[in-house]
Amino acid sequence: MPVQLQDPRVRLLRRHEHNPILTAQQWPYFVNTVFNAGATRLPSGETLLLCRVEDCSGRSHLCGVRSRNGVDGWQIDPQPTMLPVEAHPEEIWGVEDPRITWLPDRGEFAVTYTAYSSDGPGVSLALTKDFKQFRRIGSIMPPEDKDAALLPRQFDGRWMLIHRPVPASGEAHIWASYSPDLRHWGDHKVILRAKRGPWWDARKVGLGPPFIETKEGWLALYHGVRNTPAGCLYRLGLALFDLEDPTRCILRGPKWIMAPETDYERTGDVGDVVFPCGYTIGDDEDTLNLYYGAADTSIALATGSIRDLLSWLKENSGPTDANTY
Ligand code: BMA
Repeated sequence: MPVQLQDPRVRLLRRHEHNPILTAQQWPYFVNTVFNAGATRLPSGETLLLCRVEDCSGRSHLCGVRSRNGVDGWQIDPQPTMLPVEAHPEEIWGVEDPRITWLPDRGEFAVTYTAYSSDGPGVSLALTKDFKQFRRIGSIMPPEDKDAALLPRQFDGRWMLIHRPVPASGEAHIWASYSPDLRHWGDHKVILRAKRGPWWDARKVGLGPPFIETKEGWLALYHGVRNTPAGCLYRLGLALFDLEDPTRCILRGPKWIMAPETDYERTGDVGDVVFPCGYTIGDDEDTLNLYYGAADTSIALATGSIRDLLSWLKENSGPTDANTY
């Protein structure tokens, strides 16, 4: 059956009935908000979220939480798990929005995050095996740059980073860059352009969670930022990139598939924001559990079928080149 997004009864992503699944009230220490969490399954089968936690100074740190079913029963680290450190002045205003990629060849997780320096937000990388000890590689993209995640393996001997620099003028697009050693990055290339005019993904686009590997290509959930007189609207769309050359966009959905709708998404410290940074995949290898920040205030969960997302994208793709819109 074709998946028709136009029918409001069909939802590609379904919100969990217990949303929001994590809020500041649950934290073992006093915080302002918890949102925008990276996610992964641990070898134990547990779901780990690395949550962005904003304290009452306004700065963020990361805190690890673990659950057997990925929905409730969260064991929250009793203290901040990863705080900004003095040795890395690029983090002085906080660490935000982590994305987690398991690197099988290295046997460790890569955590890419926004390091908020006094010169603006840039991208930093840390490596960890246990989400307790983090080995910082440091700043890998200077400000202003955000929304970054590594791909899990090398392409022609080089790692690939997806990220979103913000130019001094014009639209902010999604880029890919390569590195032989995770430290030195080059061969930068735009892979998904923001549109212009009235489009939901005009002006600014950014990667959501890390790319999802499927037989048909790398599935990307990305956010589009619509600037309105009442503020920004963060919504989610889909694109598919070539498996062998992930810089090549092969499908792009012209419409968003998820937008702020519920009270906890529309109202909060920054209303009208849905912002996923992580996912896990169910044992059936098809269920996508998408963890997203809601209104920069809490963490929520939406689930969908990767098969359905791909078939919707195949049936509804528009041109992949924003210049043709
Ligand atoms: C983006 C990021 C996110 C945040 C969003 C909405 O630029 O900073 O952390 O959720 O804005 O405020």
